[in-house]
Amino acid sequence: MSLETIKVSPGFEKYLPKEYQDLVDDGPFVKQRKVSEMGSFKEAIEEHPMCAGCAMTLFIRLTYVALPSLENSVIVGTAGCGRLAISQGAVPFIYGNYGDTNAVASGLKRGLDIRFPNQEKDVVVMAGDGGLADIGFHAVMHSWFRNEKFTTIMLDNEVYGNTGGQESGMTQKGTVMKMAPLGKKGEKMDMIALAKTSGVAYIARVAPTNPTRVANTIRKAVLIAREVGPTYIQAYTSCNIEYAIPTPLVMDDAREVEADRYGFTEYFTDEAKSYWDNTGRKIKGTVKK
Ligand SMILES: Cc1ncc(C[n+]2csc(CCOP(=O)(O)OP(=O)(O)O)c2C)c(N)n1
Ligand code: SF4
Repeated sequence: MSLETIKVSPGFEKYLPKEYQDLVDDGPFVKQRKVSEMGSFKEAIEEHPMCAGCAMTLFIRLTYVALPSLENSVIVGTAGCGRLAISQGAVPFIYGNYGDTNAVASGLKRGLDIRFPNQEKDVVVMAGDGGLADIGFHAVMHSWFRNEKFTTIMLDNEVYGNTGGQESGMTQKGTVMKMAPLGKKGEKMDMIALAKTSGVAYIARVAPTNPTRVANTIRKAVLIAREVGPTYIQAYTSCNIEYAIPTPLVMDDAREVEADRYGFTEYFTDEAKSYWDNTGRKIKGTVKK
């Protein structure tokens, strides 16, 4: 969806669906909204069927508030819990087969650049740790090596949540899961190091404990991807069902995990740092090409 693509003839505005009007007049289309104001404006995602208290849902809501030009963004996702909420958002969503998100996003981003030469279109992959680090690993790595200009966000709940608790490459060593009863044998994959090795321009690891920081990180990643190259955010988004975290304690868990092993870190290539310091950080509001 894009305001440039949908041109309303004067006098016909009132015939557009109210949902669309509200997203433009009192939502995140056109205007950059602040996370501190969440709850007081129309959001791109308002209902979803995910488990109560799932941290992944909070992170997805924050992503939609943070994107620098929501009405010009396309989300690519796949099988996994996140797509249950992402597919309810007022943002175009492409459901890649499990494993091929970053191949789909590569073609999509290139195609959009040709189709809309005068309008920036942001492509963002949002998928689980199984979808990106295991079954989609090859497509993720090659999109990074090819320097494809889009953002990859891993919703890292350290398990295959949607299929009932199998270990993923991102599960911590030793963790016992419903379908890994002897405990995981191998180490958690170091996707941050692999992203550095493959030349990713901006990398961040974040937990959803500080919503403003999450939003700033996502915005930064998307703006750097436009100008410099691939960006990667690895977000701790606990699965309260498979890890048996009582719903009221989900944020306590996030703070504990953050303090223990998931502290905020970010990394820039020299080119990304130079772009961000000289140009990106000065960009205010929503952005068009
Ligand atoms: C090619 C293929 N293999 C397996 C599946 C079954 N499947 C659906 S969701 C899922 C696991 C999702 O785990 P993850 O990507 O970590 O996301 P989460 O549900 O934890 O958010 C699997 C294996 C599938 N849909 N397609
Ligand atoms: S199973 Fe886990 S990751 Fe999936 S919606 Fe429920 S709490 Fe969230």
